[in-house]
Amino acid sequence: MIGSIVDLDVEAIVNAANQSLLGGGGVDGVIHRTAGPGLLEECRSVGGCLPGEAKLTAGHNLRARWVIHTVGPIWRGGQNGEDAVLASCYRNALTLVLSQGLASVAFPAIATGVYGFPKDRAAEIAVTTIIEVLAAVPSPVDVILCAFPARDGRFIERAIIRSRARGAP
Ligand code: AR6
Repeated sequence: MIGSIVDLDVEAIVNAANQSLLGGGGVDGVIHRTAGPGLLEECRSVGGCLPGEAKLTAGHNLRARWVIHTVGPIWRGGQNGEDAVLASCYRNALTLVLSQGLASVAFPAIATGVYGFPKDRAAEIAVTTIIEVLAAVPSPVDVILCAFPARDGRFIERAIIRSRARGAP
């Protein structure tokens, strides 16, 4: 899916936040601006989030009823556990989606902006982790990968094609 995540018609959107959960630039900034001050107020009470973890808040003035805040890894060359932390972001966010019984969620390309994670590698991890989690659950969940800017969609498309070639559903 191409466009801004705040425009999508889904039950939950995922925020690529920082450890403070008190807002920032990129998609975090857009989500907070659209949600209004109530989101920041609620985030203050959450008490932060470690890289790879995920925390749930209400969506406030967003179209989405829920926001799942996660903190991606800061890219430091790829030998410092970045892949595993990024996979945890997707896994833990989806665990919240499933535990809340939500039917749809949209992810931005976590960590690929300010945090500098290479976009092709991140798309591969996103697709592989999502397929792995969903393969183990009985009820269907709509998972949207949101590409912004539009040209980033090709990283997701390629990762999906590669996963199909490997025999994933
Ligand atoms: N909708 C969807 N995706 C978007 C949007 C949008 N409206 N705007 C940007 N993106 P980034 P990070 C994409 O930098 O790398 C913040 O300051 C963007 O093109 O938002 O995880 C936080 O507070 C990129 O592909 O998040 C942290 O300090 C992706 O979202 C830090 O940035 C992620 O880019 C987190 O850095």
